Amino acid sequence: MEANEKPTNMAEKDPKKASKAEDKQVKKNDTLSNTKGSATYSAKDIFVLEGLEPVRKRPGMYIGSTGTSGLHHLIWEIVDNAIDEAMAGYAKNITVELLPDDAVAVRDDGRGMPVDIHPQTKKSALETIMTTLHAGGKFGGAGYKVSGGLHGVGASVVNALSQWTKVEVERDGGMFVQEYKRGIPEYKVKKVGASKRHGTKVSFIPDAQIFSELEFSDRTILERLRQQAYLTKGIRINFYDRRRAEAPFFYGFYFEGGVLSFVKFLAQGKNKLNEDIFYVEKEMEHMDIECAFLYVDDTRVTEMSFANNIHTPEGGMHLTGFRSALTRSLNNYARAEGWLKEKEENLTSDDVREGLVVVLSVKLRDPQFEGQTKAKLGNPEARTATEAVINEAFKDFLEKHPQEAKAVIQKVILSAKARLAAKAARETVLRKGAFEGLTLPGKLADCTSKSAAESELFIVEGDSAGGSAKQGRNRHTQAILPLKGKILNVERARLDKMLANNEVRSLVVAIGTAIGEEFNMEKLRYHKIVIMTDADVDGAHIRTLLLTLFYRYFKEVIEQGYVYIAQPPLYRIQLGKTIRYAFSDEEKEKVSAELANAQPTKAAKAGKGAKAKDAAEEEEAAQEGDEDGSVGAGEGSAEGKSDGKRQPNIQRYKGLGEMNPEQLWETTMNPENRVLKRVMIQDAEKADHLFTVLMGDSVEPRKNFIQAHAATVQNLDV
Ligand code: 28G
Repeated sequence: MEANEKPTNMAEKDPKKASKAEDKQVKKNDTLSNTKGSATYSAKDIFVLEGLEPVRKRPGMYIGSTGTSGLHHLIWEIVDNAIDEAMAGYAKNITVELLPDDAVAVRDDGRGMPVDIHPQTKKSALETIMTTLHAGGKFGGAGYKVSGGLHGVGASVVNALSQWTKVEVERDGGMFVQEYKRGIPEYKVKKVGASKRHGTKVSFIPDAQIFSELEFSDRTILERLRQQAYLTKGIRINFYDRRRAEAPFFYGFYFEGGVLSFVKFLAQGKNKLNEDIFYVEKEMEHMDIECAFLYVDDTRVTEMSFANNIHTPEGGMHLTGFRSALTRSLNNYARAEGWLKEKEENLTSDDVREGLVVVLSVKLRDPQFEGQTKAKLGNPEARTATEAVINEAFKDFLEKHPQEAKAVIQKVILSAKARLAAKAARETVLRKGAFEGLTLPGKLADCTSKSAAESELFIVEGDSAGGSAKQGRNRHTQAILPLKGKILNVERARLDKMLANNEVRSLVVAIGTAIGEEFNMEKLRYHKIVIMTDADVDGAHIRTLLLTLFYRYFKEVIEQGYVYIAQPPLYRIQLGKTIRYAFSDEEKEKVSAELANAQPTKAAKAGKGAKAKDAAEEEEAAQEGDEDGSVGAGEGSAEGKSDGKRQPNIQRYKGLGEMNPEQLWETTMNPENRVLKRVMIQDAEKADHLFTVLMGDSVEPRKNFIQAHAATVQNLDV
């Protein structure tokens, strides 16, 4: 039944030093749970075993998988319980620790799991919770707000899937403990001392017989804890990674404002349109609805929705309710205040979501998670309740904050106008004949060949590189079209609007196929279209943009394999008269070492032929110059020496413009030497995605993205 059996390994890893014999015993009991013959285990244990056996048999049913996602699920289960205790109003602090030997410990300062003996089972409540499926009545109980939906099966599942578990409870003046091996208690709950404190600590080591992977990820855990901290305002969540004693790592989260803080976090580094952020927390039909949102100067939408603290990336009923309320409230307000004229059409849901940053969290009794990944809330009552709460609260907000309301209305009306304008632009640009009869652009240095099969078009970033490329090219087969890098900075428009841009039109005309209805592959003027950009951020940006353009309007050209990316060298390495180029840092090291080692030694020089002598003299002449030999010294400075050997001079190319025509030809354009990377449709697809998601429709978001991420790093310790 266990997939990855490594009993020996496990015994070694177990800090409790479980012997192999013990391991086997547990396993035997596990598989033969109805065999009441074991001397080591009492009837009670077998009962318990039956309780958890299904979990070990089909772990996937309880935690999704036995891979790394399932492994992390164990932590979520336990943390969810601690958060439940916080939501019930008792725990204020939760600590998660990763320890050596794959152990995890979670602590809370809540009431502590009950330890009293249950009259029917005659067992401690603690033991029942830990060893019975769905134990505790804590989940789904009347009026109880739960943190996990399909979770909530809780601690006993973790216990069943852990080679070792220990629960420590402080309450009623005492400290109580119980340990387990693969879900089986090692001893009855015992009081080990006095304590004035209260709380629960659960430690466990995931079972290597169950999980294919035992390594936890800090990042994954932190992301989850951050979210949970936002969703449960006022609790403190600490995280310690103590797996390597020499390099411990700590992180703490505390957010007074709940989802309001979350929204502020998501909007970091962006220009807020409204300083007063909308916030509502309300109970409606036994559901808790909490929501905060604001608008930023951006066209993209950031929506984070949760149901019972579980992220619902695919949205669902609660988000649908929110969207309708938002659209409706803004339309009502816009009409009432005269922002929308009678004959003008309503704002669409997309209009009112441009630049929106929203966090929506609902808590409800019996959440239904739907879809392939259970990432979508299915309860229809969540839609009506959310819609009602947002409608009322947002109407109120708009009335009380006329300043904010104005900024928001202007923004969404602009979005609507942009949508209509883009539609019109798309229609004009793509209309029949739009690109017919246009002459080849003046900026294009065309090739003389009339055969597309042998013709190549180099799209070059920047006029100076364009100049070098024009001079260095093979005029018969190679055409050069310089593109201003600035097309991106000036063009905050959507891609379809971009087609109206002159630079882009030149490109479309040069390619020859036209676009839209007119597209005709037969008219393609070059069978190699080579994108040649600098090896920096702007270069990458332009490349992404061009690939997106090709993906959307010249898909077939990519599919036929006609689009390429040039690979200009990153370094020029020179020693004496020898010049080599390197395309990566690794290659740079290799080539410089090769050059340094290949130079003739003093002894060897005497016996060399005329040619070698020339080289030696040249080297000697070079040595008379600058002797510092620092790597990266500019062109023209001489090579340095160490150990009697001179080090090559290395120049890093910051852009294509730094290469002269010959160098550009030799390294990047000459079919004999160059390396071209053919663009696959998947590359273009990725670029398209990046363009849409990351860059949005303007340069701003990219900047914001970088700022937001820089801010993340600084603001982690709140
Ligand atoms: C540290 C890691 C995970 C927990 C509690 C506290 C109580 C509890 C947990 O009770 C059984 C069922 C409904 C009452 C409840 C304590 C009431 C009074 C609790 C945790 C008994 C479960 N006193 N803290 N379970 N309920 N923390 N942290 O698991 O009727 S689980």
